[in-house]
Amino acid sequence: MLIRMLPIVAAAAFIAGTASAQDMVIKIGHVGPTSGAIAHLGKDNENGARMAVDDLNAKGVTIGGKKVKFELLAEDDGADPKQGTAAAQKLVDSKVSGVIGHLNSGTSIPASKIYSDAGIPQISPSATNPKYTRQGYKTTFRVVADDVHLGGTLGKYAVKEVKGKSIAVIDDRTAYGQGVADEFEKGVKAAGGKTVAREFTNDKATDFTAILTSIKAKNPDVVFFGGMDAVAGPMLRQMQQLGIKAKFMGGDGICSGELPKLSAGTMGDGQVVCAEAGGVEGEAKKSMEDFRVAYKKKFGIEVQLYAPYVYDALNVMVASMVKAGSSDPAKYLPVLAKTSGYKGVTGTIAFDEKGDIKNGALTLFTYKGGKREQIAVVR
Ligand code: ABU
Repeated sequence: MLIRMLPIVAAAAFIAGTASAQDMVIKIGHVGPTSGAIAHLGKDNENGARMAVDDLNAKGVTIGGKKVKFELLAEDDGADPKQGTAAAQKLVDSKVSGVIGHLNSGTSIPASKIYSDAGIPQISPSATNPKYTRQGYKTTFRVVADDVHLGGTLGKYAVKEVKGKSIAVIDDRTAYGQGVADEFEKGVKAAGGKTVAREFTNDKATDFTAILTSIKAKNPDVVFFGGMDAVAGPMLRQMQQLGIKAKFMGGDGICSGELPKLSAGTMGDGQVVCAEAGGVEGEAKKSMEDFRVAYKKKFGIEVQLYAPYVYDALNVMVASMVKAGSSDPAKYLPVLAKTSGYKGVTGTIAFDEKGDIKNGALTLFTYKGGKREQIAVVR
């Protein structure tokens, strides 16, 4: 009876787009904060991973002569380092072949030891703290530029292009926020500029009256914030309430589609300058645009920030499995490390000896009429 039923079960599974009886299932983990203040960013990342898995399964992939199906194991780390390591251990125990994530530097860095110990490749699509790829682990990769590039470029931009004469800096004391703010300060100094204040808050704060009042007394023309959009939004609102008219700058963490809403519409046109840690120019712009259209069609919402980078990260991982003829991490990891000239929706991906993207781009944005508007792509 069981033997007679099998073809029907296999056919039903095929029609539903799930694994057939012959397909080998490969588990890929994804981790990001799908709960908490930046859940909109975590869900954006997870959507990017889901879209990649769905597209690969629809297309059909063969690895080592066997048809395979991919299964996404999505975990929520709440942007919390402890929850991040628990999620990492859960994925290792579930025997995933690779992990895309985490979203935050503060979770990606501690989790990277767990993946390294298990020999499981990890590609972060958004963690920008340089330490992530500088720990000597062979398993850590990222497909975006790091904070040295990001913060340094924004620091120089603040002096040379925004013409900031007195610059105030705030950070949220996270691995990302503090790091990018430090690099921003170095960039300001290198360009001959001056910082007049350095304040800090935390990634859960909602009231910035004390630090903004202290900053207002220094009369800055630029305020840089190292942190995420969920904190930057209310900060912008309170800057307006206190009559601080300075330009507001930040890294990729604030550079989301959600920022205008989070600031309750208080940001002025052109007041905010931020940078995504990636970007495309010329002919490559079409593939990014096509991705955004396909994403909107699939999920009914716009890309927030890093979904295209997640999509590429997962596809790069699978491309190396195909090339290696195996989803066994020990076999495909050396192939992944040699990735070069991979054409993704976010541009061409090649990894250096640390696992960082080579020649990473940055895209500078401002906001006008509540919409993100591109200023320039720089390398
Ligand atoms: N790169 C900004 C957001 C993620 C992080 O690095 O923490």
